[in-house]
Amino acid sequence: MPSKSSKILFREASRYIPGGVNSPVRAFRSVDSTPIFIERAAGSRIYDVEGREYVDYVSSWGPMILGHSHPAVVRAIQKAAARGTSYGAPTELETEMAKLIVDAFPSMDMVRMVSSGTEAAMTAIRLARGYTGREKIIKFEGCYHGHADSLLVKVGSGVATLGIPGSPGVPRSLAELTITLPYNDIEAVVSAVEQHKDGLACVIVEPVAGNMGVVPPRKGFLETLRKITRRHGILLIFDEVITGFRLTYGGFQNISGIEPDLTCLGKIIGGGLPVGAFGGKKAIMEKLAPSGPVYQAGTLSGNPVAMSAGLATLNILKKNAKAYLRLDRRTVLLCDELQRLFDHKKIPVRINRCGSMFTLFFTKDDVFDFTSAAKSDTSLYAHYFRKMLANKIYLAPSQFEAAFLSFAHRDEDIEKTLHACEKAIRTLAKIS
Ligand code: KE4
Repeated sequence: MPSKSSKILFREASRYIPGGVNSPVRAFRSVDSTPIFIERAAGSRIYDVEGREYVDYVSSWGPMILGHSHPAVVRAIQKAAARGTSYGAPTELETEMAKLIVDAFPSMDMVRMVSSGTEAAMTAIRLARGYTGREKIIKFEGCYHGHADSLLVKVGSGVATLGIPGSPGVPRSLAELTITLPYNDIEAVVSAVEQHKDGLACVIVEPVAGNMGVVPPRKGFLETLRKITRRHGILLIFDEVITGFRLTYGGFQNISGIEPDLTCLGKIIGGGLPVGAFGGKKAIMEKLAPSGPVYQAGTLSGNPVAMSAGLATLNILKKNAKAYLRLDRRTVLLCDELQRLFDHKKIPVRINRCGSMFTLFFTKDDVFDFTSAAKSDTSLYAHYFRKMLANKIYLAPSQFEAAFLSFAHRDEDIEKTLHACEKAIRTLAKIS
């Protein structure tokens, strides 16, 4: 019996699941297409239900830095599952994970495991509010920290992709406590903190933004955030859900030397299973229940199977910390060659990269915040996406997302990608 086509599966899914997907960006709406349904994945490749093989740059939105179905990770999951999938009671695995994370992040004394990046960011905000006794927060336009109410204000990722300003359902009284500033805008930060300082609990930021497409911090931006928040007793939260263990064995904070008060993690630390975490200094973290009054809980927090997948992943990364350099070099090579191909055809694109995460923006100008990112030609991006997909290269179905290389990507994957890009550009040249 031939397997059902993606189109038929999408039609069926749409009958039972809103928009046919369990996360909006997967619906391919912003690239004027319908999603391919996945059968399996291995290494740098992903396979749809019709047997087509693609070079994968979505990487499950970041977690699959080792590549898909890494044997050691699969074995760890199988072994853990055979001992039971969830106990709702503490295991040594959670202490091992906490120790590994604390050892990798000098800014952390303690860490709490949760089941998603959203939970991590949502709880870090609550902890900051509980610790400081203040209510207002600052976030940055185009940054995405998950879908908790306080954070769904002028966000990136799926919200920017769908072009919706924020989200209905977020009470005005709550949204009013969230001050949103342009990313990389030091003056805006200084004036907002001056205006709100006594009411500000925290500033939350993606130290390298990934959710408006990749936008690295400009010199002085994070330094200013650290100085001005410390001066006024405001907590600085680095949302390293994407950048955690992506750019180095640790976070962007290990590279920049700028230590936040709290850090959010997710994606890679779960090795592809549902995991999030947040951590910081003991004085702050011990305010969390049951040691303190700030409440947070989770049925599957620290789940043994998810911990096993995450530990297998992090232990491989720890043993191969130097491999990050090779991964970055391969990403630089790919980005330089992509830029050369577009320049040759005189199609203006900007490629922002940090480590092994990058975004190709269809714009001639520098992209340094959401306003400049939003100037990209998203219909050209959609056309490029569809042509690359037709040539078996699976990119993020949105201009406002990051592409990721994994340790499983080989020279052959890069060659296939550049060849597909050459073919895609020929059709782009006609419409751009
Ligand atoms: P989750 O709740 O999706 O695990 O994590 C939320 C989150 C928090 N912080 C950052 C910096 C994030 O990038 C995310 C989630 N990232 C998006 C893609 N950029 C997840 C993909 C999706 O929403 O389907």
